[in-house]
Amino acid sequence: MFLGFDSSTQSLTAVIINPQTGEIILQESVHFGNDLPQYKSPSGFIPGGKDGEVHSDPLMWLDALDLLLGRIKDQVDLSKIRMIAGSGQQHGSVYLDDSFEGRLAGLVISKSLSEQLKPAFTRATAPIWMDTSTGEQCAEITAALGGSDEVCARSGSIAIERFTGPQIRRFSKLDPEAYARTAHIHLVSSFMASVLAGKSVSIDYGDGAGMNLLNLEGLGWDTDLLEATAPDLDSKLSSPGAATTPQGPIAGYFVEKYGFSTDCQCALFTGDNPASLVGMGATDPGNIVISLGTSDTFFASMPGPKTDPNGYGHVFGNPIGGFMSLICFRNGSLAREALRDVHGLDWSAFEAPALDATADAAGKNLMLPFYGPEITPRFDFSQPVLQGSEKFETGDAALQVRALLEGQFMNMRLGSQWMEVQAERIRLTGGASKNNGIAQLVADVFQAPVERLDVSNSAALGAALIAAGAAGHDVSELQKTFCQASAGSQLQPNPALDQVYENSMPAFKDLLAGAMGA
Ligand code: XUL
Repeated sequence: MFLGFDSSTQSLTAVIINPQTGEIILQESVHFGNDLPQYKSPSGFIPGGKDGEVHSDPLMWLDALDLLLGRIKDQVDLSKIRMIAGSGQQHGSVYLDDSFEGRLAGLVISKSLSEQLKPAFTRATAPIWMDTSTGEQCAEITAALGGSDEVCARSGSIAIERFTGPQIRRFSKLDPEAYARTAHIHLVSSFMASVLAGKSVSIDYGDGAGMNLLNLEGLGWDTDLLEATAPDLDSKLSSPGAATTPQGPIAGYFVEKYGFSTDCQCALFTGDNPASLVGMGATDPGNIVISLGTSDTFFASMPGPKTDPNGYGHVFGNPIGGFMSLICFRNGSLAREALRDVHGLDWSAFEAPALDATADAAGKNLMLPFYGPEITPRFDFSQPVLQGSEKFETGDAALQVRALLEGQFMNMRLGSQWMEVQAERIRLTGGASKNNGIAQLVADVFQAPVERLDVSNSAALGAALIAAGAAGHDVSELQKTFCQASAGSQLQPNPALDQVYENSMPAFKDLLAGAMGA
């Protein structure tokens, strides 16, 4: 059996699979807000951060690991686990002194992980991906490298506030003394993997690419980016490695306390998005994942490290080899909800029967679907921009719902063109993905079949598949069993709409350029 963890913003999840029987043996989570209320982090981070800071308490993640393993040891015989891998919320960072490895090697089961590791932290809290406090550091790193294009060409992304390099730079400036005492800087992923392996382990290419520090060509730390970020940084980072590389046996603490076998090995942890790519069965080129959540995300595997010339998209390592893109659209459900509320609608207005009623208007009315600042394209929008019939522009709710959704997916099509990936199959996930009306529009705008999967913990499942891969299983084969489309979830594009959307794309692009003052 293989165990995958997902250490996400709000919870820690474990998924155990048996490749022989094709079964998911267990899915269990600890919710930080509900299960560990003493950390006063109802949504997984410490509320009230100043100047864009969003931090979490890493001791909470350690307590969650003890709590979760305590719960599952009575449900599953953990001595049957051969390999463990995992994923973590991306970009978050943890700062530790030179006692970290000694403490890991000397863990005793009479005390908790958090009690024993607490003295090793040189920074009590960990900045996470929601943190936007590093605008100044991004500008400094960009200037040192000679521009955004250079940072993007090397690291796969322009300097981004939540990425780890700018976060490290800020810490080194805010508290140089604590920075100097820091011997290890880990991502959430590599920190959790280190605890399980009982030693400081590698940072994987998937999550490592979210730091503005990894050079995607050679998959090593980029000397110029390290230098532009903070002093002596090379010595504080573990070497980068592939997620499927076994790091050694699980620490004795977990054997004695929770019944793992001494033969159980640990592979690396990757980022939650790279792990989801695996768990959604989308690691082969031609597969695209669109996740419809608070923000919408679009990710797909790529054979080579191609970068977005506009600097909006990111390139991460694909845990199964090669690369992947991640494009984030801030106005996802936020915009769908805003339009719903403006017209006093409920979600039925976004369902297939309501959208069918406006089928004749497909591609005819254009809406830039942004109710606030957007990331792709990066611009401070404040309200949607409408162009179309008078009825539409003067407020017809049904026409506006159709145009908003079409606008969201045309913007995704436009924002992902740089990848030059022909969508052969789109796997839809996230809250709004169950809606057949929305799913059909995705199929029509992209002219590709759309399907939905049963898995809800795609990152933890992906991590379990990575663990199996690290033990020699063929991950593509396993995906055929574990990542099947749910029955009746497939939708085909309407070929009659191919030309319709093909024709509206240039007009949409012009409207966008006009609104952004280009
Ligand atoms: C990706 C990102 C988020 C986190 C969420 O760049 O910041 O998706 O990984 O956990």
